Amino acid sequence: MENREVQFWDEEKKKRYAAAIRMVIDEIYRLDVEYYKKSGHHFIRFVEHRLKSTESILSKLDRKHKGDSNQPIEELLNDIAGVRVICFDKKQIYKIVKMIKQSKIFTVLKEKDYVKNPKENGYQSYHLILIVDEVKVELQLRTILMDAWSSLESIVIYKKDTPIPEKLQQDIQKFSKWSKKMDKMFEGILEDTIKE
Ligand code: 0O2
Repeated sequence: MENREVQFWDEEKKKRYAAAIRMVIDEIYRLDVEYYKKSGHHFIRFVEHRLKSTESILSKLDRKHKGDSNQPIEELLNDIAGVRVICFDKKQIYKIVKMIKQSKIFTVLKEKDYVKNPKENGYQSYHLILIVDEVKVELQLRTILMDAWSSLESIVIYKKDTPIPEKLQQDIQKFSKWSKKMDKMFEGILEDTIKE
């Protein structure tokens, strides 16, 4: 697997993925300006991006694609390039999704709505796999509170291969419940104070 990976990440490929990430981010900021002109406020709280590390590529291939060694890595993995937009409330997520689907810059290859359909552990986020210049970029959209939960969970539980103490699992579940309630409150407060 190691050799396959070394062959995969040549400089040319890294540049193509990095350029695709740049294009997605530029378009997101352009859409944010469009949104601001209509509503008088921004949806972007902050934007993160990353190219998946070699270690993370190898471990995902190992976790999910053990028997697929003949298929190219870029076909197997949709999230080698990733962009994450943290917005203010849930409603904005759906507005951003709508704008993205109308954008001429990308094609949407696949989508997963973990906002309406959270994972069993409480994970929420809207995932879109975009094709930009023939390269796949995973775009994750989530609110500040979804991001707070997910950041904590990814430090203490996600991808850990050691047993997770019962108390910690319960606390993370509790955090998930509260943050869903707080997300509703957040949305209500914004709705009462800003024009749409
Ligand atoms: P990391 O740390 O981002 O590298 P697909 O092949 O597209 O059908 P995929 O990628 O296997 O599906 O799974 P999915 O459900 O679309 O999730 C992809 C990413 O979402 C993960 O990437 C995480 O970033 C995030 N994610 C999904 N589930 C959880 C979760 O339970 N907790 C947290 N904290 N994040 C989650 P990676 O590569 O697993 O991780």
